[in-house]
Amino acid sequence: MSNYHIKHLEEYYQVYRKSVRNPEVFWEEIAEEHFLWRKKWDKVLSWDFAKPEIKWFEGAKLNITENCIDRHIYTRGDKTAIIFEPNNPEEATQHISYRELHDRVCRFANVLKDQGVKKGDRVCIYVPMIPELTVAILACARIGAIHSVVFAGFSSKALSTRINDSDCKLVITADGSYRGAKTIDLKGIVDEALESCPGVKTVLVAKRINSAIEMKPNRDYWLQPLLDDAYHDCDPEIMDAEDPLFILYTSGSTGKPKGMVHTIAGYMVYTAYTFKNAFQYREHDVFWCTADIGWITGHSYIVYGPLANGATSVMFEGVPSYPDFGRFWDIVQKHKVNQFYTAPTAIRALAKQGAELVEKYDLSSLKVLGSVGEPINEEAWHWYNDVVGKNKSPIIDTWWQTETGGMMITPIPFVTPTKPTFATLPFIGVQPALMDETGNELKGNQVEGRLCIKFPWPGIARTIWGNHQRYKDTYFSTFENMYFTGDGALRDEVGYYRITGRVDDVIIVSGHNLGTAPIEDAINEHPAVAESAIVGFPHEVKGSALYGYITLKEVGESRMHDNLRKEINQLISDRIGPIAKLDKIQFTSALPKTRSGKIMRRILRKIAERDTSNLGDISTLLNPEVVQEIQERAL
Ligand code: 6R9
Repeated sequence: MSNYHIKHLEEYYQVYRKSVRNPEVFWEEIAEEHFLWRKKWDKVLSWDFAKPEIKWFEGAKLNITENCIDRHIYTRGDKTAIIFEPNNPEEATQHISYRELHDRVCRFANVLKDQGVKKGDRVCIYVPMIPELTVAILACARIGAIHSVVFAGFSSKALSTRINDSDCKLVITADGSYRGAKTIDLKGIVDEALESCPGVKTVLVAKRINSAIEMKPNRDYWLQPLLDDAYHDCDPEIMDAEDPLFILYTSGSTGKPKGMVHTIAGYMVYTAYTFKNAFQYREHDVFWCTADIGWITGHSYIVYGPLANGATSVMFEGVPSYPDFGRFWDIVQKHKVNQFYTAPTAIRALAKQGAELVEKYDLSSLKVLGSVGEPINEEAWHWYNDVVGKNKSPIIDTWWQTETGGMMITPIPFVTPTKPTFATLPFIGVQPALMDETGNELKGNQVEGRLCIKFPWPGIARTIWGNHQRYKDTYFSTFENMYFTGDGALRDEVGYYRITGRVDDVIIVSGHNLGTAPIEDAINEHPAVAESAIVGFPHEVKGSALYGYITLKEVGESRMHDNLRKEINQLISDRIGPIAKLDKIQFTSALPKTRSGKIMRRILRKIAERDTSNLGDISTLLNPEVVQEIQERAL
């Protein structure tokens, strides 16, 4: 029996048991049978969470693009690998076959080589959702360069921080991008960022919006002419299993983003295997993940997971609201999408528009509906299930993280009975644990605690770029011999997991992880601001929105406050991006603090959530009187 494609619940339990009793044997079988290796491994797994050090398939040699492209050419050369759906529905869709993808990736790889990019070099990719983005990623992988994709909605400051952190020498971008009816001047943002990135020698620019941009001589080059001149074949660089594949930044609880490092073989095996099972993907299916490739969801389930399975993956450039809120359903109908993967924030925004916009379209191709990025609330779950899925397409609520590489807790559709707001059962090979605050594991069912993972899986990130100590401190120091996720969860009476949200200072707004620290840093740059604290509060569409408590250096007149609010949000927009703007700003005379000077976010969170019945013991605060004031003037 092949364990590659699970088809019923009994089989899930069997395979699950096998995968946790003997993980090495289990993953070795998957790796042997379903991938192309230039040399097999010497050892399947070695690990030590105390160091921490994790290695999968050590000694193996491979190139991930041979697995994602070359090997399919013989059996699926003319099959569509990528369906590119442009922002403007009037513009023609592109169908890129595996054969064409091979050609384009090889040409791009040769362009990178000509620019002096070598194995191990870091390349920053700041490109909107156009085919060049996928091609650029795979071209890096082809030659063994480490890609660092930065979401093309981030500001110049956020971009330069990431470029410098991983010391990228080359940046790939576009003249601009389309976002609904708007265009964004990407090249302008790159130019501004590069003023503080002395290490960048070359910028390759894809043409998308035909805007008049400045090209800096000897640094900036239009991509297309170089691609046209490049040779259409490029031998893959033969890589070690544990060589880094990419860096992807995620927010943390300090101002500095964490560059999570994923390595080649384990990430490939894990994303491919989870993709196949969690979506029950079959050969002629069309799969669509609506995420941006700038996030891990896009890396794993637009690019690597689907392509490793020879799948057809839709890549959508636009937004759900353009030209109207029926766009997603229009695309599902047009390309007969079978598996659809999106975020609760999008579901809530679409649900708000009513059912008519969905009912206009033929969605009968849909077989599986996925959700990812944040907890899906009950109302959104039912709307997704009833209105979109017509009660026939199971919803898979998939819990995972940038750090985990692929899905960790998720139903397998048609296999695991679903339950609203529950991510249900651990995926094959995943060993979750719930811990109490004193470090004891909570055994049995009907318990709630902090979500940890006890044993490595192939997709786990191996380190934080340039800061292994921080990797250890963040994930392996809270509980001994455990990977700590930062999330809370409960396990119900049948062993199903429900994620209850972050227990640290990361707030998830519209599915994007935002650390509070960098936002506070930006606010505090305003000359009038003394101090600030950001918390999340429930928001109908975004899931969570941001509430800022700000103390000013001088008590201003209240008519000044509106201007200040605008200036502060502008500052956040410039430093981080519009996604991090505050929905509510309350000016206060002080922030509640512990005696050691730590801001008591717990109290501020409760006030923002309008849940002040139980604020806990505030008598230990340095300034308990301020709590009263904040409560009275809460927004
Ligand atoms: C894939 C991704 C990770 C954090 C994670 C958790 C939240 C993601 C979720 C979910 C509840 C789900 N999260 N999926 N919470 N249910 N199905 O989103 O990665 O951007 O790193 O975010 O997102 O809090 O810890 P990333």
